[in-house]
Amino acid sequence: MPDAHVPVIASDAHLAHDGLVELAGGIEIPCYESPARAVAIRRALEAAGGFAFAPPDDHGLDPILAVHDHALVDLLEHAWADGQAAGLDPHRPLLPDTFLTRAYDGGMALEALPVRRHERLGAFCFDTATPLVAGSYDAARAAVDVALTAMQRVLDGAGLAYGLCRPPGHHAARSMYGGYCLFNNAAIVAERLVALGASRVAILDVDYHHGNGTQSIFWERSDVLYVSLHADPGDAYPYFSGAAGEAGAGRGEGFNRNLPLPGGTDGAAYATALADGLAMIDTFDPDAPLVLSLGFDTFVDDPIGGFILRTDDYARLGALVRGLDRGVVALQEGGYAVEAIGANAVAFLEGLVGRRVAAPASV
Ligand code: Q9C
Ligand code: ZN
Repeated sequence: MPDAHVPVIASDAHLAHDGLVELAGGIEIPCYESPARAVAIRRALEAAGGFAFAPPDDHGLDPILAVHDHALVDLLEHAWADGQAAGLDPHRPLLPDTFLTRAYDGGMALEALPVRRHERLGAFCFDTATPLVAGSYDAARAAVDVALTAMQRVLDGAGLAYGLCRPPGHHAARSMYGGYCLFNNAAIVAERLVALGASRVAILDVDYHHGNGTQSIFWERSDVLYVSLHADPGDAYPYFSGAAGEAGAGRGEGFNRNLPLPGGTDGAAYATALADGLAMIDTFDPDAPLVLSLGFDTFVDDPIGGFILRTDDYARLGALVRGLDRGVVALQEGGYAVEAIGANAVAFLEGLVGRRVAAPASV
């Protein structure tokens, strides 16, 4: 008989986070990070069977403020309303056009930034791919609640819980959003696990892109190990972080492990690197569930990824993570091949839980 159903935590609040356009290379294009992604995953899990859906519980702001600056939270909460009060078009998303880069150091203090928060965006955002609309803040809050509720399910004894987070999180840093990410769902879960008493928490990130936000949040921390497999930043977004030599600093030195992989990486090469990453986590010996930043933009047909993994590969990768023999809080990050993302999620989660969730009676 199959095991108990895998808890899947999902919220409909993401549907209103529909940015419509992003600017990619100076060109306005439809958002890759769309509501259709999470809808497709949900439908595929429902069709596969063996997954038990539940809404998130409200965890409040405190777990978010343990990771993010209040000024970022305040910006994301109020930028839309400030822009509307200033007469902006309600049918157009907010995208910053002026960025507070490092070269501004020595310039204005935070308190001196524009009072109207839609005019502050570029002090907190690092790219032009992350539009904000009326529903973005509530969606981001719900994604955090989804992640924390999935965490709670694992703490309550589920071997695996999946948080269908949208927006994703791993590019968001303490005071910075971007890369389709507003709050760092995985980092918030890891920090919460520490607050609940864990002394060693591991985050494994298998999204195609480097999780620059997660890396920076735990850069000087030895109690949270960050292990990331991703496209070599020498020729892939986010370009400015993710090199193998980035190991952390101070007490955190050695607790940040980047495994950059070349364009064209296939399932076999990826599995080899994943085994290396899992060995690092095993050595670290976490005393809390594994936090898994789970992206499917490593898929062969992903429109913004350069790897060539196939649906069957994800079952194998899930099985590899299962080999760690630890509880797993799996949190959705990227993946933009909407037609395949559902099958890829089913494959990975089935591999992770160690059974064909929708196995026919004869098997
Ligand atoms: N030419 C996540 O997968 N645009 N974010 C890249 C490269 C932004 C990806 C453009 C990609 C963000 C969660
Ligand atoms: Zn990604």
